[in-house]
Amino acid sequence: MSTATVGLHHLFEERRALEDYQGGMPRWCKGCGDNAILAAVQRLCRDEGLKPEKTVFVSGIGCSSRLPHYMRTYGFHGIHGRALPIAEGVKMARPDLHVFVNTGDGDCCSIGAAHWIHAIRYNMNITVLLHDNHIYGLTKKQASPTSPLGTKSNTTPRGSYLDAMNPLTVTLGVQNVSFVAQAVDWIPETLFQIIQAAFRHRGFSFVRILQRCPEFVGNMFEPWVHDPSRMLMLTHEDGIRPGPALQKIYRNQQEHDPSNMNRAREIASSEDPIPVGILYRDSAVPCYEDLRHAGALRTADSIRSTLDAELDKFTVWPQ
Ligand SMILES: Cc1ncc(C[n+]2csc(CCOP(=O)(O)OP(=O)(O)O)c2C)c(N)n1
Ligand code: SF4
Ligand SMILES: [Mg+2]
Repeated sequence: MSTATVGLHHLFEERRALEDYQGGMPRWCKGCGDNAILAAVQRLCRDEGLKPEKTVFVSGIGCSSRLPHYMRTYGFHGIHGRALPIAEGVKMARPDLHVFVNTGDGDCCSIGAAHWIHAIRYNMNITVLLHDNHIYGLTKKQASPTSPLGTKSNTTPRGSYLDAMNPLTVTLGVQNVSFVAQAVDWIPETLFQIIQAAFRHRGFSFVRILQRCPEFVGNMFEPWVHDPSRMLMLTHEDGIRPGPALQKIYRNQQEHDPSNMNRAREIASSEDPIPVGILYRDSAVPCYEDLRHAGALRTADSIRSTLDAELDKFTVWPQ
């Protein structure tokens, strides 16, 4: 092959279209915000030129956790609440892979809460997308930890009794937190920008995405969808900047430096207006896989000889 042909061949191989990342036909309900999240991650994969064979989407259980089926990459549809430890295992074994996690508010903040807290502290280079629809969708409408007080559901027919948990303030409260952002499914351009910034951050990037579930909580986000003045756009050179068209619609903007933790916590506490953008970023926090020299740790031979040495310690040799 001539040099020019090799170059062309290379170009052909590297440039992929959206369709190259599209897997099975999504089965989410019409109008479900998960569709917008899927579109954003497929665009991210294309724009960042991610090799499908080097990319893994890991999930737990829930409507949102079906996302890996709809990607044409590697995927692992795990068990309820366990997406994060599975993803951490993948990253430890293969730190060269791009690892994404799709998890629901039940999956992450309820049954998976212990894993969530420790995953923040381990700060592995994983992009985590929390599809927060404030309800258990797959199991047909039970209150979740993020359901607002008074939410009527199958488990709380008289309305939920507890104040909602705020996944942003929880994440910001954990040692070693390195990236926290909030997006909403109904502003696709900003959703994409935020997911892209999360992917480019080296560390545990946590993006809470407010996601509409028209099937079970159709009115949950309607006031904010229809009134842009109730959205707060966080802008900064180290954060995101909405394009001119969006700036005209979302006039409620605020410069926020993502290195400012105290301010990030204040902003994270706001439910109305809903803040959108990058709340916090610290690129200096070490990643666990680097501290443990992941990938170089284990070969079949090294595991066998370590185990042999360990077992030999307890062997009673015949006299
Ligand atoms: C150990 C275990 N407990 C309970 C369930 C039932 N279950 C499946 S999905 C789910 C909650 C899903 O809610 P969420 O994580 O918010 O995802 P969504 O469907 O809203 O996207 C529950 C309780 C299960 N599959 N496994
Ligand atoms: S039940 Fe809700 S979260 Fe699940 S697919 Fe339908 S709209 Fe989406
Ligand atoms: Mg949910």
